[in-house]
This record gives sequence, structure tokens and C-alpha cells, in this order.
Amino acid sequence: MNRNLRGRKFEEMTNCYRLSVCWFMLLNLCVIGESKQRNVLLIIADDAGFETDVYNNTAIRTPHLSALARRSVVFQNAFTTVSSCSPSRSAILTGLPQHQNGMYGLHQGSHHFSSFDGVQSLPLLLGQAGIRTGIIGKKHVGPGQVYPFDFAYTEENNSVLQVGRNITRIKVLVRKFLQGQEADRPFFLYWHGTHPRLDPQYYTPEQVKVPYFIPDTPAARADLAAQYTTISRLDQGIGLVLKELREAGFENDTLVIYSSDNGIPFPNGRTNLYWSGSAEPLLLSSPEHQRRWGEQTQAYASLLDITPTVLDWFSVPYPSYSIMGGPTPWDTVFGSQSLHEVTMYYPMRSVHQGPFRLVHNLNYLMPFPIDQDFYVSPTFQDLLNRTRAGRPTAWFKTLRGYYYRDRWELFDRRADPAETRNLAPDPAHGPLLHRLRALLLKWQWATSDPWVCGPDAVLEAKLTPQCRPLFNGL
Ligand SMILES: [Ca+2]
Repeated sequence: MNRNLRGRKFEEMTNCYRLSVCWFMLLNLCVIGESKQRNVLLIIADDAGFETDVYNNTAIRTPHLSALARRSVVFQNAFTTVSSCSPSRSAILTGLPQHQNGMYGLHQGSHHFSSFDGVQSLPLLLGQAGIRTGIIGKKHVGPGQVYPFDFAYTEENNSVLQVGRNITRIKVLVRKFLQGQEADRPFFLYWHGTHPRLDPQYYTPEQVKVPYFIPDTPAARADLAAQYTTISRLDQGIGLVLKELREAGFENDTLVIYSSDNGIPFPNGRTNLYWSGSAEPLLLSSPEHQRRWGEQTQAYASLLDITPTVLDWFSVPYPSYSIMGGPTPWDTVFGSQSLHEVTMYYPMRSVHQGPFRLVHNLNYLMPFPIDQDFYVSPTFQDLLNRTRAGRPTAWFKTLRGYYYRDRWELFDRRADPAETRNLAPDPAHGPLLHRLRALLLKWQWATSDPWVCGPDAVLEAKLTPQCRPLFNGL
């Protein structure tokens, strides 16, 4: 693999976003624009992680994901920029981090966040290029004019349980979409499966594998068993959807992408920018690159790269945002989170380069917030009860340590894969800290991050944008 691809200048990267990179470039896969019809099926799971045999978890059976993996390049280092549903989905569908597209938090209900009106999303650009667009399942982003789809069965016009969870119904909707295809018109179909926790439990708590960041307790094991069941249902859905694609004759001209929006809904997972909250499964199945099928790649991928990858597949030009960032090293991904629910203001920025992860917790003096769904989960309730009673938690952190974080957290995942030892205060790591801080800051400026000066200065954007000091002791 060409290690310089992520560092190449935009002018040299015919057709790739300056901010991110399309995966064809990253993997040295050549995509040549021609008259052959190409389609895309984008499958984004909800809160799914590595609970699949594709990623060597032998406690769960996901035969359809495994079959897809045999026709895919399997990414070992893929990351979301933000560990929250709507912000992540907006980033996936625009190629812009949440602070740049405006979707700072959840879209639905009282949270009410939306992308900026001028954002040119993937479905908008594809629609303008004459490509038929479809969405099935939870949409969770807005406003409507920024994310238009020709064919839409979402929570906006249906029961989300029917279009997001009922896999038989989803199969019928995929069939309906494919039967509506005009000859020679390409399509982009986006399927978003939805949440867990309502399914019968096919797995026992004893069967599950407990990752390092989850307490090994009966409560957490039961929750994990439910997560496995959800993934199994998703896997069945993937089997049905891919069968529809095959039977409609589109298997050999459709790029299939599978990933998830954010970390799994467990402590240190969703809403966190640690590895456990931001690492994602990623399968890229191109019918035109069969020699790469089954390959495992260590290349770093950001879910921001989905938009340029899909645009490249269709040979559709990129929007020319004046706010685009600069070239990114091939082994580097960035993270940016501001809120989840409207009350959960806890801005974080991160950079992950090779084995190193740096997290900047801007509001580190306040406790890390907990979301409503996670709060009522048996895993978290058990953690609270055990902590209050002074009983062992079987967790790798204390609640206090989870709530109160250092402003800068620097981890070396080679020596410390669980990210438990903060190296930022260690003078021996001073040069590394300095370098990663500079890299992160550069990305924030390049992507017009309104939070770029926090928490010790104010961004004064008039004339020459600059940080003006607050002298607040930070
Ligand atoms: Ca989610």
C-alpha cells in the first residue's frame, strides 16, 4: 500500500476530498469512470461493534456478515469521528465532522440539532447527478432539504419499528426499491438498522465475551447477550437484503459498504472518544476488485471517507467547500464530539495516529455526562449500585475516574490497549504530546471548528480569526 496517499495534496488526488480520502485511493484500488452502471448499498448498523465472527468473536454467529466479508476488504482500523447517532450519521452523509456540518447533537425530540442549510450532502449531490437515492430505516438527520431521498421509508413517514427493525418488512421495501429501478439509472440505497433490546435472547450471559471496557458482571453479561441478539437479527437482515440485491441482478455492479454509527451502548463505549467508543467495523465490498476480497487491511479509515468514496464510485465531482481541511497522514484519524443529548455538553476533540491516541476534554472540570438510555441500562444501574454500596465493580475504571477526566489524555495502545495510563503529564512524552496537539489544532483550524480556542481563550473570528486569552487559569 502506498503510505503517502493520505499525505498527498488535493491537486494530486484526482477526485478526493482534501479533508478525507476515498478508500479506493487508500487501498490502491483503481476506479475508472466509464459508462458501466454502478450502484451503492450503504448499510450502517445502530450501536453495533465487533460482535461478529468477522472480527474473531467466536461466541456469536453472523453467517451473512461473514459471507459479505469474504467478498470485502475488512478494515481493522476504522473509526467514527463522533460517538453519537445523529452527529455520526450527518458526518457519514456529508464527509464533514459534526462541528463543520452543524449537527452538534441528536436530531430528534427536544435535542433538535440539524445540519447547516448550505451543506451539500451525499444524497443531495447524487440526486443532482441523476442517481436514484433511497433510504430505509431510521433517518435521524435533518433538515429535510439537506438530506433529500427519492425513496424514503423512515421514522418521518412510518413506524420506526417497522422500517428499522422488522427485517421482513425491510426486505419487502428493498424489493420495492429495486423493482422501481429504471434501466441504466444508477442507485444509492442507504439502510439504517435500529436499536437493540427488544428481541428475545438467543444467547446466554455465560456465552458472551466481555470486552475489557465492560464490567464482568451478570448484569453486563445479560446486556451483552441482548446486544448479540440484536447483531444476529441485523445479520439475518443483511442476508435478506443481499439476497434481494442478488435476485434483482445487481450483485455484480453494486458497491456494498457495512459499518456502524458509534460505539456500543456500554460504559466507555457510546458517547466516548476512546478507542472503545470510536472504533468501528468496516467492510468494503467492490464487485470490481475481486482479487482483494477477504483481505484484512491495517489502513486507517475514517467514516468521513464514505462520502468521497461513494462520489468517486459514481464519478460525481465534490462540492468545493471553502472550509475543507488539508491532507491527512494515512495512519491518522480525527474525532470531534460536542454533545449527544442537548443536556450533555461535553466537547472533546481527538487524534489517533498509529498507536497513539490523544483526547482533548475541553470541559474537563465538569463530570462526564450520562445519556438517558444508558443510565437505565442494567449494566449502568448495577455499576451505580455497586459503587454506592462499596462493592467490587469488576470494572477497569472507577465511576469517579470515568466522570472526572484530565484535560489531555494521551495513550500508547501498543503498551496499553485498554487506554488506562495517561501519558500526557509524563515529561518523557512531552514532544509527542506537543506534536499531536499541534496536529489536532491544525485540523481544527482547517475544518473551521468553533471550539478551536477552548477552554482558555475565545475565538474572535472578525478580520483575522484568532484566539484571545481569557486568563481563566487553564
Ligand atoms: Ca447509534
